[in-house]
Amino acid sequence: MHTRIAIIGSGFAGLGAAIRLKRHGIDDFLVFERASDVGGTWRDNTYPGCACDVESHLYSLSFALEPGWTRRFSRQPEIWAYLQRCAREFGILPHIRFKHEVQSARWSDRARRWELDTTGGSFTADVLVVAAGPLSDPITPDLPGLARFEGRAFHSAQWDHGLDLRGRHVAVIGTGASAIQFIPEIQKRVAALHLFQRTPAWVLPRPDGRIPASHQRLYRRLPILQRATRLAIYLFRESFVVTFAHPALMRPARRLALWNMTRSIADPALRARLTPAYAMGCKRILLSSEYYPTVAQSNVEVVTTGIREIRPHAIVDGEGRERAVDTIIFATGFRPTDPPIARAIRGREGLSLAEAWQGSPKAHRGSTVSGFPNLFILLGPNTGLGHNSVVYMTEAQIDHLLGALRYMQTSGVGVIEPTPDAQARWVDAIDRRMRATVWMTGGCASWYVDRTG
Ligand code: N01
Repeated sequence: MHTRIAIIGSGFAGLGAAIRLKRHGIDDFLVFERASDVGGTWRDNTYPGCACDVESHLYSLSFALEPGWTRRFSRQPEIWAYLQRCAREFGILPHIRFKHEVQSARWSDRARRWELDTTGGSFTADVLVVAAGPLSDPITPDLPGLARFEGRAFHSAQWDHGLDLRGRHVAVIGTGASAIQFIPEIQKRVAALHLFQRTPAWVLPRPDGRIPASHQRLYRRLPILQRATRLAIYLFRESFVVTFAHPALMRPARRLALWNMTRSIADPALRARLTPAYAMGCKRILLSSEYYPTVAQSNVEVVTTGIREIRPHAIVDGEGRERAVDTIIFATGFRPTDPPIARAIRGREGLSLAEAWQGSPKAHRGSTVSGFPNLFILLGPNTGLGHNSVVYMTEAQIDHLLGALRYMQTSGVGVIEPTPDAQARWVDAIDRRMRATVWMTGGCASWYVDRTG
């Protein structure tokens, strides 16, 4: 079956692209989704406390504002329901092929189209939009002895809701954005909580709260008020970009993070273990007002000596000390710089994206890749940010896609891609502008940078 445009993924980016295509009068597109519902990372991550750390008025599609958000920082069920509603109300569902995982996509120079093999059959498309998401494939470290562990073990993105955590001895591996959200939720239920922290995070307070029903009514009646709120949030957040570019300006935020810790944790040794040794912003800055008070509880321990091995009923730390555990929760993140989909997509020369990138993803405007005609990546390289809404970034890339489609149509061009030179110039310019930023100078490893920096 042939379609003009094939979109991979039905999370924020894929749905956003599909809706914008439809609003532009383009109906000839299909969305391939490996799961049986829309929502991407907001469908998959159901761990307790899962929420967005960007305000919902901004972390939503600009053309589908939701006046009824009940919290400033919405929880996962509300965000997922929003995406399901968008898919339904904008008429996207008939375009979605659920349970169709794209296993390979090859560009055919002869046919001048993409040839897709999915778990639901084969398709061809003129244009391929990759909206598979940088946070869709969880990563679990291959720790020595893990296969012999006799308790329950799962990743935070694949939460085991059938397991009652009451009275259990739990190890959490990783202390990033996901961990600090579910740790306060589970601490009261478990008997013991051992947090295996490799690198501490900078954690700012999260000014969360309910949005009163009166505000929701007002937003419904006067949408311009919601637009103004959204703009104010955007501008406030965007003003912080200067602190990422000039790390010395992070000092006030750093003081706030240290205050966030010291107001809840009296023990200086514990504070020392929780204080990052790298510049703030180098890794993603986290937001939580509950994390530090939770870590200070008597059934919680922060282990910073690493993991030597897993035994059937225990974890042995780097110093040889054994802790009895019956549950391991991996909060060890995803594969943003090495996405599996990059191995499935093959361009003009038969090379896969992963082979072309060699571990260092590159694209013109974070979207298009030389040698990969009519391919558009949403949330591609250099589009992840640390201060603002990634949904906003996605929409900018969707604009770019629509501009390219318009150009192809009006000029009769059938195939479009950046020249190697244009791509190299773009990437060099980005690299130059990144050089002084906290991601490059902050002294940490993070998923904002790949192995080449
Ligand atoms: O994953 P992470 P996440 N042994 O990669 C540690 C987004 N998100 O699932 O820092 C021991 O941030 C690792 O340690 P280190 C958000 O963009 C958004 O928490 O590498 N530890 C780290 O502590 C976020 O950035 C929201 O030294 C190991 C942790 O595991 C992204 O999702 C909410 C290890 C991984 O942290 C991913 O978050 C939640 C090992 N072998 C998440 N390997 C929003 O609100 C890794 N670690 C929008």
